[in-house]
Amino acid sequence: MQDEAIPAKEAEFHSGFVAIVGRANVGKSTLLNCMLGRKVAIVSPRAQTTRNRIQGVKTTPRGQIILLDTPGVHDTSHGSKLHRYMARVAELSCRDVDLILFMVDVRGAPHAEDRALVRRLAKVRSPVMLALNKIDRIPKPEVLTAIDACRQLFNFCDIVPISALQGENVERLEALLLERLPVGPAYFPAETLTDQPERFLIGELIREQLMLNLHEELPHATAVIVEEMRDTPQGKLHIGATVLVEKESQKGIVIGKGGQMIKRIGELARKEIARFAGNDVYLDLWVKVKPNWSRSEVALRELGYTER
Ligand SMILES: Nc1nc2c(ncn2[C@@H]2O[C@H](COP(=O)(O)OP(=O)(O)OP(=O)(O)O)[C@@H](O)[C@H]2O)c(=O)[nH]1
Ligand SMILES: [Mg+2]
Repeated sequence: MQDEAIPAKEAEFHSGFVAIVGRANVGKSTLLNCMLGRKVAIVSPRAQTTRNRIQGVKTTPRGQIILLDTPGVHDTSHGSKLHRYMARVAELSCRDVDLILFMVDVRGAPHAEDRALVRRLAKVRSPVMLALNKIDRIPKPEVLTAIDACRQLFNFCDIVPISALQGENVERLEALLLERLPVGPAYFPAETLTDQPERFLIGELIREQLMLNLHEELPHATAVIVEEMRDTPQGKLHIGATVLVEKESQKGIVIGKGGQMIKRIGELARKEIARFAGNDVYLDLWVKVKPNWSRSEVALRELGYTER
């Protein structure tokens, strides 16, 4: 008699929402891009690069992780309305998620601001996993010291050292996230990568170049509106966009001597957009002064900095 083949029990599908939170510049957006294998969030060495909640969807045969990248948490006591909006986005993103992925920079962790943030996390009901990022920057023994120091802070469900930039240990992090998420359905089709419209992503790629090429506080006074997007008869993508600044003097700096700065920003952004769109791009950039836009409720709403 022949044995009947017993089908292996299919592994259960896990799914859910994970908010990535932490102070500015620790590498939250870098991790989102690394996990998705595609750039959906802009990255810069400056604090407070991300301004909106950006959703990325990672689907594997084992499950689906919906990752929410959030603005870095910062002190809002002196901030503009934009800053307060950013802080609120981070706070709201922690509600109603299945898991929080708290991220710190491993160097000197925990930082005083990490401690302050952890105290706020004590109120949330979902489990909190800790990612210690940038392990490529310090020797292993120091990573172990940081793990020990962070363990005293909070009852994290897991502590995972990673390098989001180099992808080190990110697969392990992904496996742990899936393990911690409940058994559930796929909320999005497998091919979904992000909820951000193309127009928003293109505006962000221009803003990324503003963050990378302008100095001091100036990037924080800029915003980008993509006004026009159309295919040309030559098969190019034609984009018309305006860079908003708050003062006439800032406009001069963004344009630069003989228009050099805006030309450089436009050229770099054009290449990034072409890579993203898989198409040749013609980019028409303008600079416009809108006094105190970052302090105006109406302007913020127009720019899409509104709670959803
Ligand atoms: N060496 C190293 N650098 C990293 C790593 N992850 C991120 N970075 C760098 O850290 C800087 C900040 O990265 P972001 O991903 O923009 O940080 P963020 O937490 O999203 O920052 P905000 O949006 O401002 O809150 C960038 O220059 C990244 O290239 C890492 O694992 N190793
Ligand atoms: Mg970011």
